[in-house]
Amino acid sequence: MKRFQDHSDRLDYPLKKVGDHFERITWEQAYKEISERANQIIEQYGPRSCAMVGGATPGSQAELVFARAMMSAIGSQYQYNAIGIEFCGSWWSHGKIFGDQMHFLEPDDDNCEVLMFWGSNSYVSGQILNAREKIRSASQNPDRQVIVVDPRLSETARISDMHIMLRSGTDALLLRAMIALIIKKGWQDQNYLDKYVKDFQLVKPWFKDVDIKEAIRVCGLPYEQVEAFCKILTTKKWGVHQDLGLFMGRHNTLNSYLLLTLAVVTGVALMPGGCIVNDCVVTRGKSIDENDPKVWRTVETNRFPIMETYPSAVLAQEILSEKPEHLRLIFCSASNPLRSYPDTNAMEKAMRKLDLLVTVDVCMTETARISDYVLPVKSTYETYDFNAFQMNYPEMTAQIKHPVITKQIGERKEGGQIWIEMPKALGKMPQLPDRLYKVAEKAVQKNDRIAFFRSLILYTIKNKVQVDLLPAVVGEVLGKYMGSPTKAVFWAAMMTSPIAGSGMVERAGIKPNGKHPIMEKLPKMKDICVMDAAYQLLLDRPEGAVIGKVDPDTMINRHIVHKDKKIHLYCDEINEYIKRITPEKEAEILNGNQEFPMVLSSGNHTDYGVNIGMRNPATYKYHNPYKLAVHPDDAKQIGVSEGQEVTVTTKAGSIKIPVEYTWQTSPGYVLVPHHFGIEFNGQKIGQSANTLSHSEDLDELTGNPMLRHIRCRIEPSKTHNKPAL
Ligand SMILES: Nc1nc2c(c(=O)[nH]1)N[C@H]1C(S)=C(S)[C@@H](COP(=O)(O)OP(=O)(O)OC[C@H]3O[C@@H](n4cnc5c(=O)[nH]c(N)nc54)[C@H](O)[C@@H]3O)O[C@H]1N2
Ligand SMILES: Nc1nc2c(c(=O)[nH]1)N[C@H]1C(S)=C(S)[C@@H](COP(=O)(O)OP(=O)(O)OC[C@H]3O[C@@H](n4cnc5c(=O)[nH]c(N)nc54)[C@H](O)[C@@H]3O)O[C@H]1N2
Ligand SMILES: [Mo]
Repeated sequence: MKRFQDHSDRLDYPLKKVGDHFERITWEQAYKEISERANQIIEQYGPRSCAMVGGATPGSQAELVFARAMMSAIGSQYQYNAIGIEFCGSWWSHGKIFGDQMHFLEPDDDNCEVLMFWGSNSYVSGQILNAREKIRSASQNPDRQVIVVDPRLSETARISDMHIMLRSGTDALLLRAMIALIIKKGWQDQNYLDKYVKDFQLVKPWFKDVDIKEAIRVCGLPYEQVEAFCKILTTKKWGVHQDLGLFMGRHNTLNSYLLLTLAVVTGVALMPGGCIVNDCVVTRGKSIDENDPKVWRTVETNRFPIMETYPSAVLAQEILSEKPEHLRLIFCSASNPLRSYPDTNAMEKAMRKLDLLVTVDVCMTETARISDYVLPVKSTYETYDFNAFQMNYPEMTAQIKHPVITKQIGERKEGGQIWIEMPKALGKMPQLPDRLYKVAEKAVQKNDRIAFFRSLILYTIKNKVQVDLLPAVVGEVLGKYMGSPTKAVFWAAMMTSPIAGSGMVERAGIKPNGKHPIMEKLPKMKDICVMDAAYQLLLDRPEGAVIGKVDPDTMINRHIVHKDKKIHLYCDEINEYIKRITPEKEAEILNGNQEFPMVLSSGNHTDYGVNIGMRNPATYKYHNPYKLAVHPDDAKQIGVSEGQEVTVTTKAGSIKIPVEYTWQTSPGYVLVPHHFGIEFNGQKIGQSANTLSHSEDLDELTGNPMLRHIRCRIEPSKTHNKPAL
């Protein structure tokens, strides 16, 4: 914690770029100047010239709620964040198949007979709760199996019962062949398909004329293993944790679509003991229909948002565009797009071209360094905070994280506070009546917010306040008396929670507090009273509490959101796309690149970094993690030995990095960690993995990048530089 919280590059005061250096300014001056320049740009070029970048870290998402409110006050739909690098294809597929992009499938970890990891190394990345304990216990249980689909003998694969070590980039082909094999053998769950699926007959032809044996051969797998795998998946209840190997792979949207189709065809989708949904207390955004004409497309690349997030990989092109409405103004928070977004060279060029870049961060990052204004935010240890990705099932837990450091350091502000003050400075916040403040004060004194809820709704209707602005209003008014906008906005999030009115909160034993006998009986108001009681429970229990319980029998009904209450497998876009995924065509593409004969994973979520959040290299004292993982056979062929520096070149750029032998990967496949390319306390540490990714190598359906499959070439460095660490 100390290495993150307290180091030489932490920010304490607002800074303004003057010439080639920063000068300390007051918050007042920062708001005044930023708002004048921002308003000028928006007036001249319209709100499409403005985007929000970031807003959330993997562990805390409170700021995003406020940042989104500010963007809707500005009138811009453009939001870019990490979701647009990872989940786009998966969430889009969920939207098409189940009718909602927000609720994605996860394994029923404790109850499934087969716990599968597809393109996921959860043993290291901890993407399921208590990952190590859960994976070990499933692996050691003689009645359960762990199966891993990964081109690498990852830490998770190492303790699995079955490792499907496919060739990198062949997931879509494998999935197509597997579903074809299952249908050919008649192993599909016909009862499930008849009961829940609208259009299985329409998608059957997708799997008809597939040369299954040849496809499996191109995937680099023995036919017998894949047949045994299909047999297991059609006779046992299985759940799958899908992650970046799939989400950032070749054909990544199709990968996700087909994996969900496999779960439907084998009858485990939305079934207890199979693939379930971890409900979330806080909405993660709005499910988007990209064909709705009100939904903006990007100006240059014509891309659409998924769950309100645009594909991050097109950001550089959207800034560099020559069109008059291109992006000119960016508010960036809790993100370091200059390193985390694809194509570092393009990002550097683009972000420097902006008319105004305002960065909110805990420390001086690469993005902050080229910003016009840098604003210091309190870290998650210094503020209230919350997470929209709780992963509990069937019991739902939630927590309002409390600050552990309460001392005011420098002039750091809570993120929520900054994103309330900014729209105020921009003149985009409505004038709030004194009465609302008075009711809020009482609500906090009495620990009961029902009267405030009523006043807020009346005020909103009377003054036609945009609903999207309400988080800012609640943060401002209720936050004033709670001492934290974030603590207050969690209440608003609970009032509008996807689980409100589902009966799940009552199932967890939470009842209204009894102080509003009439309202507690009225249909909609009753739900509000229940949610307010749940919020009170969380205030009383800083360690978090169970605030909901899933009813497994109604889960499928709740999460099939299409109007006809059926699963829809057919979709025009996939119908077009899947025909191209044949063994012949795939083999031709995979084998046919002489200039870049090897495959690179740009990024690897390791123990030695948390994306680029942990910048202080003090932790690397005994181990230098800036290494290219190479199979020894490849190293021999390239002519390099352990520790020697190589140059990795792709179509986007090149980096120099020392080699580390590993038996984990297969020949032809190398990995570079993505935690580097940073400057800390004046010291340069490694090079950015995204120098190697190109902003145009995107999944054609959703624009998600293919960071786990980049063609590359490796050569011994001519000048053997001292390793960067
Ligand atoms: N310690 C630590 N933990 C973290 C993070 C961190 O930086 N450090 N980051 C967090 C975040 S934000 C995220 S999103 C998660 C990511 O968590 P993961 O997705 O588990 O992380 P990756 O290392 O990308 O692992 C993906 C796996 O996919 C495999 N893979 C590569 N190519 C292919 C392919 O073509 N097909 C298949 N099937 N598999 C392939 C890789 O070999 C690798 O084992 O981790 C989270 N946890
Ligand atoms: N090549 C390649 N690129 C990748 C990946 C990959 O595997 N390969 N992984 C991708 C993935 S999965 C993800 S999630 C993204 C992550 O990419 P980003 O979302 O850009 O996140 P980080 O790079 O970790 O930067 C987070 C920033 O937030 C700051 N910060 C920490 N706490 C707070 C806070 O409370 N408030 C504010 N305002 N700032 C704070 C940190 O100092 C840091 O600068 O990277 C992606 N980029
Ligand atoms: Mo991530």
